[in-house]
Amino acid sequence: MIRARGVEGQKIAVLGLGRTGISAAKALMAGGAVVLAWDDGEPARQRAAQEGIPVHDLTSIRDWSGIATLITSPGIPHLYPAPHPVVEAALSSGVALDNDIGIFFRSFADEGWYEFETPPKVIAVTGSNGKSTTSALIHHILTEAGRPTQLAGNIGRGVMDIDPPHDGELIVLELSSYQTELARALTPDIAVFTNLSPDHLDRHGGYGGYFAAKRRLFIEGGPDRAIIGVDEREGQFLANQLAEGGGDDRVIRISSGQKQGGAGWSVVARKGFLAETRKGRQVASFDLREMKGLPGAHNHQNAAAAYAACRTLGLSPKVIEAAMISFGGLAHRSQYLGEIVGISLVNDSKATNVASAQKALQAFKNIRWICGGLEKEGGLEALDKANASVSKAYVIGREAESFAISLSCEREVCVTMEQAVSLAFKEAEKGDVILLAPAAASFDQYDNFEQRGEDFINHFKRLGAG
Ligand code: UMA
Ligand code: ADP
Repeated sequence: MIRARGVEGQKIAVLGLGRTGISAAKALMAGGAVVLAWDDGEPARQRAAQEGIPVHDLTSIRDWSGIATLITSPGIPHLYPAPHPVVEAALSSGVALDNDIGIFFRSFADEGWYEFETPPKVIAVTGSNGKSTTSALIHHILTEAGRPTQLAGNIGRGVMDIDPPHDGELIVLELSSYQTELARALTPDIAVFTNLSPDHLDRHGGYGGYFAAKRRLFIEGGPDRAIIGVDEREGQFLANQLAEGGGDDRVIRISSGQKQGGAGWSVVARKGFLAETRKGRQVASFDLREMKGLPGAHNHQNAAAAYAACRTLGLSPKVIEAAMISFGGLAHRSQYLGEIVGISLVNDSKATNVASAQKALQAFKNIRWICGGLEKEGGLEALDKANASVSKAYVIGREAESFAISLSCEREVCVTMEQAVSLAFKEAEKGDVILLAPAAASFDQYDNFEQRGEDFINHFKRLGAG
């Protein structure tokens, strides 16, 4: 655990006691803060109390004058679509909001580092899709290269839960838009922006607010190196605004399609090959198609981002390539489960938005597509582009009927995973791929995307046994 700094004797309210809240409360207490913690759910309050965190009903506070800061969790709305009532009360009383990420960046550096030969560094990864894969890949490459490293953030481990860093340690953080929007300090050494497409728009007051939240990672403090996906115009804008002219090596442009001209530093993953160009000259290139843990052009974009981050840390192209070959991929992201009578099964339960599902559809052929769930703002039209590879859609979710109407390919309303898997399997032919890529959140039927993916895997196992 990292101890929070600069909070001694301060009264700090913590709202939300999931992974973030518990880890933030403990770090604050270790730093000498007086913590008042609250969660709207009774089980979470009980868990916190068992861990020694003082639970206090924040909804009943009338006088906020003694409270220095309100720390909230990512799942708690602070502005849009409407602030949580506790946040509302804090805002109107002049109390600043912050989160565990803000505390982390203020607390990370330590006097003990004076003895270190190499100060620790933070590599922070944001973007709409590919954050987890890119962060995990960077962490894997660094581990394979023998560099001390830890992985935390939106990938499931609270940032304050990392161990105090060792000499030369590299901390890889996955940061969501919820996290970057609120953090009052954001000072990574290296910052990565993978791509941008609509997601979580209700929480950011629209697309502009969503981009602004991610962009903060590059504005506050300014990282030494910025690795930016330039396949969308927002990424192009960000890269151009940050660079002092075309040859500025602090900005590395990455792309999964477009060759980058000029004298700058770029990494392009195109037609299955990764190429690094610097000062107008190609300096390295290798084949990505044999990397089993990174299937499809979208994963090649992640490979380009991870490659660029590792190059800025002084790793050679050869070392990075070797480590990428041994990367196993992450569960629930284009996860190949195996084959039954010539029919392949792929679990991409993490395809919770339209752009990620579209990429998954483009990565395979002859697809029996299991989709549906809690639809996000922005519509499903973009999925039409990937229809050519879909034989039929099998639609799940409580609103399966209305989801199915929005699709232009052949489709059938199944509602449950069980029905979808058995029908898809019955109708599939040898060489087909049964792909779970919902293009929607899971919360209408499951606790989270992991549970949805596990349900798919369990039905697949039953097919194998039958
Ligand atoms: N809560 C309230 N009142 C509310 C809403 C929530 O009290 O109005 C309480 C809940 O009862 C619960 C707690 O807040 O006890 C949950 O907080 P949370 O939803 O913020 O979840 P954490 O457990 O703190 O996990 C968060 C991230 N969750 C979200 O962003 C929704 C995790 O990312 C992250 O791994 C973790 O912090 C550690 O950093 C998950 C995620 O789904 C994987 N992220 C989204 C995504 O990837 O799309 C952004
Ligand atoms: P995030 O952490 O940003 O949600 P993940 O690596 O967990 O990203 O992947 C989420 C979903 O997006 C999965 O369905 C995955 O297959 C897909 N995906 C992964 N990388 C990309 C990318 N670069 N562009 C678009 N979709 C991607």
